Amino acid sequence: MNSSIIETDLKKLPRPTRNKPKLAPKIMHFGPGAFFRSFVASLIDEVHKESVEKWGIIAVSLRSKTTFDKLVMQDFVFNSLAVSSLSKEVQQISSISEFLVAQKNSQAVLDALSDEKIEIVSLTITEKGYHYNSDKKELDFFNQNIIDDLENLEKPKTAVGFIVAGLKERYLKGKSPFTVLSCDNLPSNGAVVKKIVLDFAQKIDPFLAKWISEEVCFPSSMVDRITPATKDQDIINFAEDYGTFDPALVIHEEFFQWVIEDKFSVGRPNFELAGIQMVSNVELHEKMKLRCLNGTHSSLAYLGYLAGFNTIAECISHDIMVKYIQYLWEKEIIPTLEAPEGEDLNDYCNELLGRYQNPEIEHRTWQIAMDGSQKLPQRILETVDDLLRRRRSFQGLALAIAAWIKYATGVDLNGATIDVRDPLANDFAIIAKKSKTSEHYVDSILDLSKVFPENLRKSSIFREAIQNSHKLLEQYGSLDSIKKLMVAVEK
Ligand code: CS2
Repeated sequence: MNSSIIETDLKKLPRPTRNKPKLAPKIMHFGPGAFFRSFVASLIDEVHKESVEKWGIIAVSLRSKTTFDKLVMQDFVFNSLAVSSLSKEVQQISSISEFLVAQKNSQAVLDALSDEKIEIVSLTITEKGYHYNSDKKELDFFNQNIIDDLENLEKPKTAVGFIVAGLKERYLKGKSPFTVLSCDNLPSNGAVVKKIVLDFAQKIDPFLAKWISEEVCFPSSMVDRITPATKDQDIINFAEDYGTFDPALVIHEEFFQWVIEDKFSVGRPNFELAGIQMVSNVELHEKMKLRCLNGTHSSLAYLGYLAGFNTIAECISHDIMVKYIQYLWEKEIIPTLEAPEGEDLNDYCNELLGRYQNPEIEHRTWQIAMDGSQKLPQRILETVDDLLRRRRSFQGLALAIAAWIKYATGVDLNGATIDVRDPLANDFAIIAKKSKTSEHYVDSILDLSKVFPENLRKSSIFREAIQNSHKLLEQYGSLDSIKKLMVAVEK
């Protein structure tokens, strides 16, 4: 279905309209994509149902106008649809009060950031949006946008540039700071964003950096709600079912989990009213979610893509794939984890399997496969590192890593082109071109310090395991490699 059909037929239908007064903004959110809308905006809306105090949101897109164009025609109100095989529940979300496209109007973003009325700056900018060099554990000072922002903080391009510019104004004018709340799938996301903000501020003014480190809170948070990119067909179906044309519609599972470290610079919404968990330490929750969910998601994405499967639900309809991820959970992932309070890791993974099986969620393997170089370290490689240190087997995850390495060549097992979206896509292409054999290629990829931690790069056991898995994949293809692996581990 193409967008011209949407334009001609559905445009005649009414768009969502605001039926509650617009709220005074107290949150500024960077990264207004589908996940922000199905999660942050939607859960803040839930809080509002129960609370007199309201937290309006200014949504900020750094560059793209796409989401703005969809929302501006409907006063920033949109629908979120929770789907399962049993039910569909629609919620109209009106927590977004304003929307700014920073590239077009950076001054408006800076003005709002320097206004004390904004008490929280939240982020869903994806892993790469942090410009965090995980090898050196600092801000990536070689990134051109960071270089530009450090030279010209009057007109920032990056989230970290805007945050520091906003905090600088507050510091200079003696105003109270805002809290910076990361909602991205990174371990210790609060500590990561604090580090990049301090690295940036230090270059500008060490006194500012000192003030930030003393006054500004950077709570970590674990976020979870499966939200695939909305398709044109979803918008058409929604229009037919509900009589509304909503191009900003988001579709997601009913399940959500948001665990936030309770550490805020000024005020915060009464998050508990929406079932959000406020805790003193979120680390175990983050690890559990990143390794159990995102780790198997990425494994299914690469192996599934190479097997010719379009979606996670399609992967999971094959018994061998189910067996494989159950094996990953039981033998390779759960043994590296400590259960957070109130969680049972086996129950957590069983529930996850049910979530993957949701037939109404069409989550493309290609979408999850994006930005693998940024995702693999915390989803899979840290687990493997733990297993290696404990001299435990990691053959299951080795196969997933090998599948990513194959995927990164940009050519699948049948010789067809893969549209690889990754900040390191160019590096992969250069390495693939230079390598005389598959073995050389794998070896050079394993040398990438931006992806693989030193302990893995230097381990001959690790290198050999990945080389063997890669050979298996090239010889037998994805599904048969999984079958062989399962036979081997069951012996
Ligand atoms: C997915 C996540 O796209 C991906 O990489 O693994 O977006 C996943 O759906 C969410 O983290 C679930 O909370």
